Amino acid sequence: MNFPLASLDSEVLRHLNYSLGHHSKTVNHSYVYRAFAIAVRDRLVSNWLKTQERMNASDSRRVYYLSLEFLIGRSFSNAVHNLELGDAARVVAHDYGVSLEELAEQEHDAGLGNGGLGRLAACFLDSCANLELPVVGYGIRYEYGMFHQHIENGRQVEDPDHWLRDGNTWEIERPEDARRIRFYGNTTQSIDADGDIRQVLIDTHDVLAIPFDMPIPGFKNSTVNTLRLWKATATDVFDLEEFNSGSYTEAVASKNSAEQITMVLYPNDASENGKELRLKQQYFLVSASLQDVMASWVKKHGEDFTGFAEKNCFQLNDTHPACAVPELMRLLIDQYGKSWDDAWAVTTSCMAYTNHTLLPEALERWSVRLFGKLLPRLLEIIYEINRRFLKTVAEQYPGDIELQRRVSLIEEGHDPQIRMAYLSIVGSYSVNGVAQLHTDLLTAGLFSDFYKMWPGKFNNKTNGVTQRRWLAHCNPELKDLLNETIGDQWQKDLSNIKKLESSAEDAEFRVRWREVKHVNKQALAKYVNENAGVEFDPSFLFDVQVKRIHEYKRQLLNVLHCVHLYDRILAGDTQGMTPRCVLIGGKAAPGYHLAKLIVKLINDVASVVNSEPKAKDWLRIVFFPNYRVSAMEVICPGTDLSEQISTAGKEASGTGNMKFMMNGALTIGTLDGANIEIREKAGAENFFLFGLDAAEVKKTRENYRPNEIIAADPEIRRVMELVESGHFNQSEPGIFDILTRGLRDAQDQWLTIADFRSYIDAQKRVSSVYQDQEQWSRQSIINVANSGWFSSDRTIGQYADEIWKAKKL
Ligand code: 26W
Repeated sequence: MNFPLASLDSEVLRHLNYSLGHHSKTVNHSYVYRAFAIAVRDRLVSNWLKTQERMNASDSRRVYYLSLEFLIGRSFSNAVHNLELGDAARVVAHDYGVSLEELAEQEHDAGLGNGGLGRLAACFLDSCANLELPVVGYGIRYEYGMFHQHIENGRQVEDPDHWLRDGNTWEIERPEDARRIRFYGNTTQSIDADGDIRQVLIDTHDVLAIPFDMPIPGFKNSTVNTLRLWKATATDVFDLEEFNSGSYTEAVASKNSAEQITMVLYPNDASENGKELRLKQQYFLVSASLQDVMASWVKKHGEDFTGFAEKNCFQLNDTHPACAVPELMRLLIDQYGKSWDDAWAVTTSCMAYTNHTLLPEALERWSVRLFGKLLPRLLEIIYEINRRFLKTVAEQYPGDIELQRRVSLIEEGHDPQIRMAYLSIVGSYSVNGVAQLHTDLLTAGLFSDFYKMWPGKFNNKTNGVTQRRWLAHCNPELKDLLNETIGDQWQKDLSNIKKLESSAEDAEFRVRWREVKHVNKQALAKYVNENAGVEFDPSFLFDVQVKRIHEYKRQLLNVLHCVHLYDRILAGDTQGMTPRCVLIGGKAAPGYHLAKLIVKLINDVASVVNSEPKAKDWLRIVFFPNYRVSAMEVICPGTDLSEQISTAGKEASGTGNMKFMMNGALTIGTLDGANIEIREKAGAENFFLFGLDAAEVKKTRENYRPNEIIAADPEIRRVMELVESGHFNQSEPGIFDILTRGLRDAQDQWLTIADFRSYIDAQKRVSSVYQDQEQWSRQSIINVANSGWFSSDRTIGQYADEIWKAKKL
C-alpha cells in the first residue's frame, strides 16, 4: 500500500489550491504552513498504516501508555527532520518567500501538559517510534491546553490557549472507533443468560468518546506510531423525558455538558484539587482506552482473556489514570462474565505504575463520597480489592492492626479518601520511580510498607529526553559540528556521543565549540529581546532557570543570588565578578498564590536591576513570559549555566537538567533527582555542587534556625534587608513580606537560607571557571560527551526489556 506522491513542491501547491482553496503564491504564511504540513503528513500516511498492520501481525506484547498529559509541542519540524525532508522543504519554502523556520513558527504548540510529566510522555513516544516498539499513547484531546501566560505590572495573567483555532493538521478523527462512557447511576443485581448473578449499572449519564489519532514518526525508519487522544461528545440519543416534555432545546444543549469533560487541561502540576470534573476526565480516558484495547482483543481472540496480560500492558503515568485498575476489573467481570480471581490475575499482570513525585500534596486522593456518586460500580470494586488485600496483610502480619490502617486503600476520617497511589501499587506488577534517588526515597519512605511486602515489584527507571528534538533539531549548529566530528549515529543511539570526549583536549575544536555557543546565544538574545524587551549581551554568562514555578524548585534562591550580585555591584565590589544575564521562566498554577508572588518578585527585581546604570555591565535579569516547549527549543542551546537548585529530596528527577547538559551547559545543582546521575556521568569536577543532601535536609529540619544564619552572615543579611526594605517595590509596601517571613521561618520546608551561603560560593566558582574560557569549553564538551545515558531511548529500552517485555516490531 504505497500511495503515489508527486514532488514536494507540487504537493504543497496542490494542497494550497485544493485542500485550502487558495490560488496565489503570495498567500499568507499561515496557509503556506498548512499546505506544507498536509504535504508532510501525506508522507507519513502509508508508513502509518503499515505500522498498524505490522503491530496487528506481530505477536509481541503491546504497550499502552496512559497519560492525562502529552506535552508534544510542535510536530512540523519534528516530522520534517525525521523524514529527512529538510533540504527539499527549505527549497520549496524559499519559493514562497519564507524560511523553513518561519513556517515552523506558524504552528501552535500542542500544550497538552503541565511540565515534566507531560513532556516525558512526549519524549517517550518519540523513543518508542525510534526503537520501533509497539506502543500506543492514550490521552485526552483538550480543547484548551496549558494556559498562555503574560505579565502585567510584573504579575502573571492567564489567557486561554485555544490551540485548535486554526485547525490541527496532525490529527485524524476516527468516529468509527467511538466508545460509550457511563457516569453516575446505581448498581443493582440481575440474572444473566447463564443464570449467574451480575452487577449492573442503571440510570447512567452517558457520554461518547471520539478518538483523534496523531502520527508519531520514528527517525529515519518506516515506523509511525500512534497517539490516540479522546474527545468527549454527547450520545445522540437525547434524554427522552426532557425531549417529550417539550424541552427539545434543553436536550440538545446537554451536548454542552458532555463536551465540558475534555474542554480544558487542569493547570496544577503539584496539587490535586479534588474537582469532580477532573475525576471525570480521568475515568473518561481510562474507560475509553481500555474498551478500545479490549475490543481489538475480542475481535481477534474472542472473549477468552487468559492470554490477554501476556500480550498487553498498560503503563500508568502517575496515578492520574489509576482508575484503570478497577475499570479493567469491571469490564472483565461485568461485561465479559469473568470470575473475580481470573479478572484479578489478568489485571495485576498487565498494569504497571510510574510515580513522579514525592510531594505529599501531589499524592492523589479522592473523596469516597464524590467517587461513589460519579462511579458507583468502581467504588464497589475498590472496596472489594481493599477487603481482599487487607485480608492477606492480616494473614501475613497477624495482629499488626496499625499496618493494616497504614496500607489500607481507604484513608479513614470524617471524609474518607481513596489513596490512588496505593490502589496503583496493589493493582500493578511493577512500580517505578524516575531517578535512582527518587526510587530509593520511595522504597525507604512513602511506599516502605509495600516495599517490604513485595520488594520485587519496585524498580528504577531514570528519566531521559529525546536527543532528536532536544539536540539535533533545536541545535542545528551543534548537530553539524557533532556529525562532522563523530558521525551522525548519535541521533539514533546517543551512547555514540561518548566519542566526543577526546575533542575536549583539542584547542581548535574548542574554538569551534565556542563559535557554536556564540551563535546560539545571539539567537537567544534576540528571542529574549523580542519577547521581554530586555537586551542580553552574548559575551555575558547566560544563567538560566526555566521550569514550573514552585517553592521546592527554589526560584527564590536564584533571585536572592541576583539581589546579592546587585548589592555587590552597588557597593563597587565587582572583583572577580563575571557579567551575567539571568533568565528565569515558568508558569505558576493559577491558584498557587505564593508561586505567583515569586513571579512578581522576579519581575520587580529585574526592573530595578535593569534600570540601574551601575549594573549595566554586570547583570541583566529577565522573566521570560509564557515558557513552553517551543521556547525551550531556543533557550537550551543558548544556555551556559543550568540552574537545578531544588531542595534535595524534592525533585523526583528533572528532565530540563538533561536537555541543558546535551546542549553544552554546565550545571549548578543540589544532590537531587537526576542531578546526582548527571554529576556521576559528567564527573564531579565538571558540575557545580552546593547545598545539603537529602539526608542532611531531613536532619536540618529538626533544628533549623534561619534567623541565626542570616544574622551571622553579613552578605545574606544585606540581601534580606534589601528585599524587606521595599527597595524592589516602593509603591506596594510589604508586598513580599509573606516570602521573606517564610524564608526566616524555622518551619520553612525548603531550607532556602540553609543553602544560600553554599550557593553563593558555588556561583563564585562558576564565575571564575567562566573567566577561563578554555577550561569552560573543556568542561562543556565533557558534559555533552557524557550525556548519552540521558537519552529517552536508553530509558525506553529499559522499560521495554524490564517492565514491558515488549519486542521491536
Ligand atoms: C494535578 C495534580 C498533579 C500532581 C502531580 C499533576 C501533575 C503531577 C506531576 C506528578 C508533576 C510532575 O510533572 N512531576 C515531574 O515529573 C517529571 C517526569 O518524571 C520529573 O522529572 C519531575 O522531577 C517531576 O516533578
